[in-house]
Amino acid sequence: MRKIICLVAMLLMVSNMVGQYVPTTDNLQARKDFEGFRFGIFLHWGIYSEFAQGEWYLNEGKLKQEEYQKAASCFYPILFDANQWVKAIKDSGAKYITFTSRHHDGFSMWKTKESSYNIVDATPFKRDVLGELSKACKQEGIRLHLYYSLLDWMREDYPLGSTGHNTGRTLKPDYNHYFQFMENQVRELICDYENVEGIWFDGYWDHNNDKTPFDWRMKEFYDYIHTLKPRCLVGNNHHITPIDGEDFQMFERDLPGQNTSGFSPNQTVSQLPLEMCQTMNGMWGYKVADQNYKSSRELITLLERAASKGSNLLLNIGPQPNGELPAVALERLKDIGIWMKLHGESIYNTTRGEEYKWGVTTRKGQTIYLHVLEDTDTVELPLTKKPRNVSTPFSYNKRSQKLKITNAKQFDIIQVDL
Ligand code: FHN
Repeated sequence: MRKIICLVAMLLMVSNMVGQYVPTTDNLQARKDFEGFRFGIFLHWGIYSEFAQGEWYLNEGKLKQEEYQKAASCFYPILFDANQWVKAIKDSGAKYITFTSRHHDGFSMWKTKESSYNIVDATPFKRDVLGELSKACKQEGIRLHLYYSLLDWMREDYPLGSTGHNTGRTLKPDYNHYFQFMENQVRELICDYENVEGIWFDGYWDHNNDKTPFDWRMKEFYDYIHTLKPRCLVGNNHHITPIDGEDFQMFERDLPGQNTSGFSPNQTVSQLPLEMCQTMNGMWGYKVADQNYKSSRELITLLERAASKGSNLLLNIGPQPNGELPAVALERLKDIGIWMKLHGESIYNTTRGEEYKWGVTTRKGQTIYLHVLEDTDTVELPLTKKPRNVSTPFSYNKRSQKLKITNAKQFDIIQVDL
């Protein structure tokens, strides 16, 4: 065992020396498992849920940090039950959770030694929410990833970027100090919570407009994480093509390769496992007035489209300040779960497919799944050979090399065995 550890450490040192990240076998396996999951739930939860205006409320300039921080002194989510959350999420067919350990407001949702501005030391609730969630995930076999904000609207050592200008904090920028703080915190997250298997960085874009390019020292950070826990998957929502050291690539509010959100005009799709994140309503954190939820059918279609692009869907829920998941979100989870029980085969562990005018395909070995997304009864699929079996009546034209189905219905899943 010691020999293996030494070998891994040496490999990591060598890879650092030549500057190129070499993922370990464990890491490659973790990526493969992650890719197979295809569906995860994003949870944006923090003291901001009390204002019920979304997670960017502090940035709006309506109140200063002293006032904002008072939300911690009365944060008491009496109905929080990690087991209930995880159960509802598991029943939806999701295989992993990405939880906001610390968002841009700098509040830590675990008992960190690095700052007293945390869920245990600064609230009357005094419970380690992350610890409870981690335990529940472990029990239910749900994988746990953590969101971690690189930018901070509260700390004076964080060098001011393009956001968080009106929070009233004093500025004593010292990135070395702040970087050390982040490293220490992330070490706690991945070492003290044994089943944390991924870190989801965000906020990198805060320094996109600096006159002198800002050096986040990301590669150094990634190497640090991989030295501590080589299998830990690292991703960064920087909206650019992956940087060396990352294990998966993410897309915000967009399918890989699209840029409808405008976030990622220059982001090319890499060979890494892919993940797109999207909100169920409009906002990430709880916003009471935002009841504009996407329908269950829209969300399922998104999941099918994401899988067809070879991507996971990380679907967001903003838990309420009382600790419950909103009722509408629970309904959506339930509906998706019913669908996944019937059709999960066409989503989990599939590889990317193609897009046609009637819908999309996903693939698993010699099986192609046709996801009919448009209102049509005719589905045509180019195929070089007549398939062995199709789950519905079909014809095959040798000359045009096309499979034709004429009795399809919108939202059908048709299985084609080659
Ligand atoms: O500013 C954050 C936002 O609050 C949310 O966390 C999303 C999730 O992708 N990421 C940032 C915006 O890019």
